[in-house]
Amino acid sequence: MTKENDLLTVEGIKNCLATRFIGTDIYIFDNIDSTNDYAMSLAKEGALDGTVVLADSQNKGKGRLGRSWFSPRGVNLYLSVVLRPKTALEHITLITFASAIALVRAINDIANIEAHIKWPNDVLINNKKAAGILTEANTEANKLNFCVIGMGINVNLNINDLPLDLRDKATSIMAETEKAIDRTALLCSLLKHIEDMYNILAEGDFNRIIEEWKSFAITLNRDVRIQSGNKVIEGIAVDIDNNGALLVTDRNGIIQRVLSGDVI
Ligand code: BT5
Repeated sequence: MTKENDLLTVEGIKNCLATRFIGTDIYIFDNIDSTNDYAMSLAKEGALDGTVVLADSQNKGKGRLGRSWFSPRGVNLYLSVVLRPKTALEHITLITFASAIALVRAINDIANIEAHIKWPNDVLINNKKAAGILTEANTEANKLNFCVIGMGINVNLNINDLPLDLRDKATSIMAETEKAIDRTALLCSLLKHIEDMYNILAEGDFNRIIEEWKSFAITLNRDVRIQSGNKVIEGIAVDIDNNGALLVTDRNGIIQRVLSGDVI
């Protein structure tokens, strides 16, 4: 595979896509500020459940809490999927979990390498961050209208092209497998797995999502330090609850429930 035949096109994606509704509508940009921002605005205008927005590069790719996502051209995947789940708002973290599971499965299928999940939203290969997930929700009166799952995946990125501050903590699928990966094949596999997981969520089988997430997680049964807002929680991550909150036994033996934050 060469760079020239690794172009992302609607036709190429539709040829390999085996989904029922995810990817019925696909938008591809050569360059955009943020696929998540675009998908959020499409969703506000009524975009279909499963609409996919992709870009070959982003100017303002974003992470959580205003952080930025390094998004160079032509080598990675930057995508956002509009979902309209009928799930209660309190299950929003499970949508991120389901997406992370889908990504781990797709990496395994296409690159034949194991990936793991670091709570709440990082996908790691060999302990380095290969992908991040940003779920944004639109709510009304405590009800979930729609959400957008944004994924940034380092696919064929050369490690030497990473900014210096990311070099020791980030990686790409190609760097770990020493093989260039067909981005379209990875994307098609990912979208199929997202649809499968989404159906499990729609059936209300939360337990299945939690159990599979745990089987890929590297955060459990470890000493952790978590920055959650302006609080730091230290202890042992013992479990996650049914809504995806991390349960941490602190030094006093008290179980702290952490719904969002960063393991530092
Ligand atoms: C995330 O945030 O990990 C979620 C990233 C989601 C990016 C996608 S790209 C498509 C879609 N459109 C968007 O605008 N966003 C989504 P967080 O957990 O806050 O992690 C952000 C941190 O990851 C940064 O502060 C860096 O330390 C690190 N980082 C930035 N770019 C990276 C990259 N390409 N690979 C690995 N780590 C990176």
